Amino acid sequence: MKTLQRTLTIIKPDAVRKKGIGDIIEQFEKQGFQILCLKMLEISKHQAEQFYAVHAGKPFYNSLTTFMSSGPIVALALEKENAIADLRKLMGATNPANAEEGTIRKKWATNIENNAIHGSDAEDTARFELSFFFAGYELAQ
Ligand code: IDP
Ligand code: MG
Repeated sequence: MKTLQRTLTIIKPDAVRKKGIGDIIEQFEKQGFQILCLKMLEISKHQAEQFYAVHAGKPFYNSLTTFMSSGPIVALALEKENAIADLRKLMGATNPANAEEGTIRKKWATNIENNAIHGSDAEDTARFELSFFFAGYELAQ
């Protein structure tokens, strides 16, 4: 039996500014991800700090959370088999200088911080991140 998995992705403010939304969402669909729910919104610095709490104390925490609250983002709940690992592969390396051809970061990222896209990295973080942006009723399907 196929086991479907869910993951949370964010099109970051840099990619929204570059008009990458359409292309990036097309890649999700072409790669077999089902879009369960999506929303475009802006988050405050405080909300970005809560979302990235796991990185509190890192040298880039302050600028990362300023960046993530610098303009509109698009949050999507995606579903497919092996969604978490497959999305990470489609995203490419955190630093676009190391991202492979064909990845979203290779095409859209500017640098290691302004790197176009977020994706959950494990089942527990996916659960937290999905519930950060979406209510239970929005994902009930
Ligand atoms: P990931 O997004 O590939 O999972 P993480 O290590 O979880 O990478 O870092 C979260 C985000 O923090 C990155 O996507 C990037 O925007 C930013 N970031 C990570 N490392 C650095 C760095 O060394 N300098 C500046 N920003 C960074
Ligand atoms: Mg991460």
